[in-house]
Amino acid sequence: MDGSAHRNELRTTCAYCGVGCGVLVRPDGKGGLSVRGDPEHPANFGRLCSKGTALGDTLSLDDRLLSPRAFGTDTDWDSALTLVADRFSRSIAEHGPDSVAFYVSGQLLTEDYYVANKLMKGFIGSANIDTNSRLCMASTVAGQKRAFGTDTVPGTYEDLELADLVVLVGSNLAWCHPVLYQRLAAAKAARPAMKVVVVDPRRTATCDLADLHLALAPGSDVALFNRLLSAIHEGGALDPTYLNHVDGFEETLQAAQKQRAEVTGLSAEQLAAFCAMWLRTEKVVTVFSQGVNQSSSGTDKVNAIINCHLATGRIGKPGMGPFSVTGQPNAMGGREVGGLSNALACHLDLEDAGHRALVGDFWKAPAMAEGAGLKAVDLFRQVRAGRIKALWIMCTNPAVSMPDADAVREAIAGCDFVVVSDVTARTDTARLAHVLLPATGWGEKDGTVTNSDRTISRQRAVLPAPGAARPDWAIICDVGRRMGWPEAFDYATPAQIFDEHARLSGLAAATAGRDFDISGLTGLGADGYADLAPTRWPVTKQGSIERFFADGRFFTPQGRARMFPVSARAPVARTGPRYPFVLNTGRIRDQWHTMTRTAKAPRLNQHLGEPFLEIHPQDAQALGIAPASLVAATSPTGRCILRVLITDRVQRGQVFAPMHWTGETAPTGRIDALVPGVVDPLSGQPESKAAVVALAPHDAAWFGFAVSTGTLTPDCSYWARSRVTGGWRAELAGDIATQDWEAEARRLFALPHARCQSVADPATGTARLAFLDPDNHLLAALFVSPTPVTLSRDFLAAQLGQVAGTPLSGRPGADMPDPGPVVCACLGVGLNTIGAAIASGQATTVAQVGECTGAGMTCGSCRPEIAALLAGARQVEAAE
Ligand SMILES: Nc1nc2c(c(=O)[nH]1)N[C@H]1C(S)=C(S)[C@@H](COP(=O)(O)OP(=O)(O)OC[C@H]3O[C@@H](n4cnc5c(=O)[nH]c(N)nc54)[C@H](O)[C@@H]3O)O[C@H]1N2
Ligand SMILES: Nc1nc2c(c(=O)[nH]1)N[C@H]1C(S)=C(S)[C@@H](COP(=O)(O)OP(=O)(O)OC[C@H]3O[C@@H](n4cnc5c(=O)[nH]c(N)nc54)[C@H](O)[C@@H]3O)O[C@H]1N2
Ligand code: SF4
Ligand SMILES: [Mo]
Repeated sequence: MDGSAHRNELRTTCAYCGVGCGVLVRPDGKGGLSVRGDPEHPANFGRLCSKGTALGDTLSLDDRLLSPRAFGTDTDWDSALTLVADRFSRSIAEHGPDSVAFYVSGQLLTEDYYVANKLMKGFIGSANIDTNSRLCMASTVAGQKRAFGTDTVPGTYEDLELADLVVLVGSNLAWCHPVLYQRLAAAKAARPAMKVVVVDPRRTATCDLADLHLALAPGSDVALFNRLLSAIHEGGALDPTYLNHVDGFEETLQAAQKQRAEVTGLSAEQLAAFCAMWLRTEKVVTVFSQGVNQSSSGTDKVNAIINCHLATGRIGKPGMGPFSVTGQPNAMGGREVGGLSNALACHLDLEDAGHRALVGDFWKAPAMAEGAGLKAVDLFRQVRAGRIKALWIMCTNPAVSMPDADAVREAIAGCDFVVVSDVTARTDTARLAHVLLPATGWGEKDGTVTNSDRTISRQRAVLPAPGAARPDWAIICDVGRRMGWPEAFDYATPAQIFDEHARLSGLAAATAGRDFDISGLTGLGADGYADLAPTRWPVTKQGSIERFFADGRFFTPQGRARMFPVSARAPVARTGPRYPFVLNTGRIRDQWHTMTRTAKAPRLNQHLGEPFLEIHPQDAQALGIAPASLVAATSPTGRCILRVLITDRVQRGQVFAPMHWTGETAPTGRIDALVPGVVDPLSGQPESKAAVVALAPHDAAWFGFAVSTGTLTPDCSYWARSRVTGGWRAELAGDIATQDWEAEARRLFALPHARCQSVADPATGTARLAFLDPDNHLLAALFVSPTPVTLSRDFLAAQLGQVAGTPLSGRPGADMPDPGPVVCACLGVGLNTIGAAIASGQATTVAQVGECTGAGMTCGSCRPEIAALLAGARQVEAAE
């Protein structure tokens, strides 16, 4: 692969996950960008996943917020900013600084994030600024601070490749950190002796790489790692020299020995196999993510994992250590600038008076916050109680992503004054704002992000700001200046903000002994900042270090690490006769959170196009739930209707649903309506993975499937819509079947006059309608049936805008093979195409399927699925 950037190509960093891949982009001359992986970036060395590959398809301006808006009307920046500054100042004057709040995001750039925190914690004088990282990384932050004294990720990505055993705990790496997964898969292929263990109640795509999958009981990770610690002790695997640097060993071991491992639900053989692998392998990396963090015992889970690494001295050395993989592109940057309501910039603590004084002096702050502010769940409770009178939400969609989302939506709707900064007005949260501020998005804004292994990379602007959109840092500084602090917020460029942050980090490291030190990056100037290459912190004028803690030096007051006695606690919400199922939630491969960007790329909507609920076959049978039907899920906080996906990937009594759907895309699929606002007592992180629900078939009177070149406006009890090439598609279901489907379809498609072809059979309740333009091009089609509609959806969608052949047949003619549902999103290769290659005998391995069809050759994140198809085919063969 060509390592250098071509002419006109600019280096930047992917907008999505915490792997932080480098990308090379070039304007395609049509308002978009062509994108490829940066071969020189140390996170990805040229690789990209399906989401990164599709970045160029998400940049259209059709749904962008292009002008500030106040109370429903477009306005100019000066009026909007003055309004925001006045309302915040007035609330502070009348009700005190704690009557206002910011709720921000790990998707802000470091420079945006730094000034937002400076404004709230140093100038407004409150710490009521929290971030969606509370829902994401807070347990890791709390656990690492307990153990190390600072929130430090000791290792690097290379450690996953150097390890002989990689344990993935509560991480679906294949779908959520696909490029890191590919690096791991490549390392394992090159060195088959390497072992991978997946600890996850669900059998995920990541398990395809696993030598051992431990499907433990939800929430029981502490018990598993306590068992491991006991085994480490019994098996003589302790590192007594390293333990000289560690406090708390005895108590921690005693607590571990008291732990009953049965609560994991794992067999004695499974536990023994896991412990034996760990004990006999020195080079172990334990990767963990939301299955650990998003738990009412999240912090204890983090410490239970770290305890085992400290006890064996397997930390901070090549191929060894606990490794928290971060979710958002700047989750780490947010932690560095003190984005959480109990933190301060440069890994300083808001609760430490010395740290407050240090930052206060540096900022020349008139009103340093005096202690920790509200954490996200409490913050929105205070909004609901009317105690927060002015709220500014930036770069996050809490009306969807917060637990107890219906209550959060109500809270925002009831707040006196709500400002939302976003790239689009079409979000559940933006719809509730009094003032909307248009932000520049990825590809348009300049700044830095830090990925999971502490590498700081530049995001660079390639495209002009659309309409009146402005960068978040500039918007925040303008409000700060208008609130009366012109000097403190007098930055002309993000480079100046970065420089201030770098200087403060040097001070924090030198005077308060903090880990985060980027003083080596001070004084870069505009050019040095523009050219900044990916750099791992810490970086001082003396240089950099790769890993932390191999030397046994920690950032606690005593300079020693701390092991913490922990014992397993079950999730807070308990199943019972009323709510018999545990609801696990998470992500799918091709969508990013609330889908405001990924859903713009048709190829990313093809893999899984609607909200679904994974349920075990025996549970489905017991409840009378048929494949592809709809199910109603009810919890103490809300109700959802979801498509049923019957699979033994989930265990009996457990169900799984993705978090991505919203009021914009599937109003009954807002899964956080079901999740209670229960949090870890230390970190304040919500327990997003263990709600309880009751399930029942949702008996719709009719089911429908529609495609349209224009937007669809469904009005029925269940719908989910997504973009396809050339238009939209929607799944529909309703409680009352109409007698006049043509009238209903005309309303749905906003096509009052287009020519309609239809076949209807009132006796069976089926109807098929196609709408055509004068030249016979297909404008829209609706298929209705009393049972879930079966037809080739991709075929019908592909007919949009084409001269209509036989759209009402719902499947292709003999001359046009149906590629089937898309498996490989990068190249659009369908299930049937792959199936045909396998059936022909030409493809017996994943690599051969790639050679025959192209599937799996670009980003590789569909390879586990291809492997499953091959395995399925082999099983069938064996049975024959
Ligand atoms: N495609 C895609 N990738 C993403 C994102 C996205 O939206 N889409 N978002 C990014 C962000 S912000 C984040 S935070 C990361 C999240 O990345 P991950 O944490 O890998 O993703 P999740 O699907 O939330 O959850 C991981 C797994 O935890 C398991 N789990 C549930 N309960 C338990 C338990 O009690 N113990 C254990 N051990 N496991 C459990 C779930 O079954 C699930 O498979 O992904 C990032 N990457
Ligand atoms: N049930 C359940 N709930 C969860 C989770 C789960 O696993 N299960 N995971 C949690 C986790 S880990 C996370 S990280 C959250 C994520 O949840 P959110 O942060 O709410 O989700 P996003 O869709 O990423 O929201 C980002 C918003 O910022 C906008 N935006 C994009 N770029 C910019 C920009 O440059 N500037 C501005 N101002 N706006 C921009 C986008 O359009 C979008 O509206 O969800 C959490 N909620
Ligand atoms: S793994 Fe994919 S989503 Fe994550 S940074 Fe890399 S290209 Fe972007
Ligand atoms: Mo996250």
